[in-house]
Amino acid sequence: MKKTYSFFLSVLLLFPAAQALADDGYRLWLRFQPVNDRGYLRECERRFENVMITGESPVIRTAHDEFIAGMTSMTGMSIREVASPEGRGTLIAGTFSSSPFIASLLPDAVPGATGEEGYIIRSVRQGRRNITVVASEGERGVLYGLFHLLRIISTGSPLDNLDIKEQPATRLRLLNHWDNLDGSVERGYAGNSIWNWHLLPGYISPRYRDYARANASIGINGTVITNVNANALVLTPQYLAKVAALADVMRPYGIRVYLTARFSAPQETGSLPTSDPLDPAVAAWWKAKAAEIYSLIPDFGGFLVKANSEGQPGPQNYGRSHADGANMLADAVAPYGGVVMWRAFVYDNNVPVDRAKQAYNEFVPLDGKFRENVLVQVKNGPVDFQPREPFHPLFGAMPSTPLMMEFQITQEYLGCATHLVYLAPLYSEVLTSDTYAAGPGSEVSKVIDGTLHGHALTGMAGVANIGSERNWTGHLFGQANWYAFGRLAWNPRLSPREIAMEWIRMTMTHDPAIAGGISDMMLTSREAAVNYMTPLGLHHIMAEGHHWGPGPWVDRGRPDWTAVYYHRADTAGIGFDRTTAGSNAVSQYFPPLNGIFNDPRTCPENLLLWFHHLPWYYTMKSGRTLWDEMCLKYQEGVNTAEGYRTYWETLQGKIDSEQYEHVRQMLAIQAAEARWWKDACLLYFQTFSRMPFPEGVEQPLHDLEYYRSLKFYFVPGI
Ligand code: GCW
Repeated sequence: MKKTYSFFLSVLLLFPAAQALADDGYRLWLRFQPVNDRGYLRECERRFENVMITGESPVIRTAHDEFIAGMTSMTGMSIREVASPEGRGTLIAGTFSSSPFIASLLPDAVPGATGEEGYIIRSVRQGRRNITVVASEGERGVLYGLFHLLRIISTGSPLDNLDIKEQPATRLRLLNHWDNLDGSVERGYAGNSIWNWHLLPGYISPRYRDYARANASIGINGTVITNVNANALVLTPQYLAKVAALADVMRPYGIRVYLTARFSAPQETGSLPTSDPLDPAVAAWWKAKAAEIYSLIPDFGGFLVKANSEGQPGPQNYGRSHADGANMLADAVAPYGGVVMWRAFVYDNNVPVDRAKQAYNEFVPLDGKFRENVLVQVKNGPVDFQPREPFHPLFGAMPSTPLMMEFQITQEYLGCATHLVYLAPLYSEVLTSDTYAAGPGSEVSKVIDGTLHGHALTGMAGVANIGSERNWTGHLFGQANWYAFGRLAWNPRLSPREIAMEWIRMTMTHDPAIAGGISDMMLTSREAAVNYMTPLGLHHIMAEGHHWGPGPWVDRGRPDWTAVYYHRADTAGIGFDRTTAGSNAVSQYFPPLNGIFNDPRTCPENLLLWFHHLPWYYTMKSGRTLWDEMCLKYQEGVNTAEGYRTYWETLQGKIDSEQYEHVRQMLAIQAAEARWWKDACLLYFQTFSRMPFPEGVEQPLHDLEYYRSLKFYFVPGI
């Protein structure tokens, strides 16, 4: 092992200016740049010149190797492996059971103190010796603890008197890949799928391991590697061998692999005449399939299912309920400890009066009817990953069922991977929303972490934005969304600013002024996107099919896939009336929220047109008319995007040149597209409002016909 580190050292010595080399983004937030601050470096040397990591298992081995590699890269020191504390300082890590010595260093740690995944990091003084101990009841806890320590160092945070105790809020912290077996990625904007199905299982790309490292470093412990619009082929022996090879790479990083289950698989690949979940032959087929999977992948996580939605088959095809379908699959994986994540994102074959009400209507009556190993996976809002939606009314409304959060990391409705939109504020806004399900203080995060209704099975999923592009996410700042998702799944109460600062310091710079400037940009970016796309509660007015760019005029096809269905603009006004006088979607929320949303005077203005159809001259809190306010919001969004461009140009020469240039070009595209959104939407809505643009709103660059005539071919992601 020593050899590897001295190689590292000589690389550092040969290229002392390694920092100035262009950064292509591949290393994500695990760059582990050399520590520049001499005092801090000495501090690291004093504490970590010796390491003692106890235990022998693939996960502990990973934890050991990651820590040594990260530390060596940051400090350049040659770290000594010791069997007991030595010299000035020693890092000691392991599970409590692996070493009585570790247990003796933390006498206050009672059984259950950390759980399998939590950990304690503590500075302990023994005479003149500095000991830093990282301990857990489980080996994954040790891995996460050591990654935490690396994060402390790579963000340059204080190292003395550490006393940290962490435990994840949710049990399943998963990425959902909408990756297809042909290598394409539904709603993916960062190249092709990272899974090379053709070459698997023979060829194991180094990327798989780097993917696992990145995820483990932020506490992600599972990955659903296939699209929810599922292909039954992945359940055939040929593909299961490939899945098993991926699971082998993930396992040492504490990551389990899950698959999407196509409900009609028994017919498609098993030649049964039906896939009726109540047919004993169908249940037997799934049981045998589960046995086959677990024989290849003993720690297989389970199934994620999209059923009876957007053309996917499901139990309703046989007159059965979602619970019948989920329970049949749950019984198949239960003997092995597997779970079923059943999605609540359902589209009926009949167009509903209000699309936003459907999941609630279908699922609330099923509360309490699911097996113990079923979670219902609910998107953050009732429509579909819009720039802003109210939280999904199912949260809090199914007390007897574990509800899992589904966020979208990939930017389907947020400018694809060309816009800088930092999503932690969106995630956090939803997680901290009060559902009032059990009175005030019933935040969505408490539904998700199981504390509100007493569930131990809990989880959060993020639809991945990862692809084959060198920098993984297309836009460099897309990495921050992957990072933020992991951090919030671990701890939903972290602040978006805190997460942004960590990411910036690990990815770009420690300079406080620059880090502050970049984080300001990140923190305002979600609201900016809302403003230039869908202000004041507007939603789903993106272009048809690919959802890239504005399409408020889209009126063809299935009504609840059109824009006009959602904005309902006419000469009288604009917005979707979901009040008690309209679709009554407000009634799906608990009091007092139902009342608050129902009245335009109390409804938050950022959701006004989600719940109300209001006249163009309606008076807003600012005293302006609705029309003027909307125009100014669009303009504000454009101005903010322009401001990012100007700010970024001040960073030339101050951050890595490749990062700088990549983001500079992306921000220029974003500013132009923000203007396109504003111009197209305002010209279109003006045909109804028939009112002029207020002062301060720039004239559109083209006329409405121009924007309507724009057609784009081969937009990625479909
Ligand atoms: O938002 C829609 C997307 C579909 C996606 C679906 C879903 C995977 O446009 O591409 O399908 O949501 O979440 O199932």
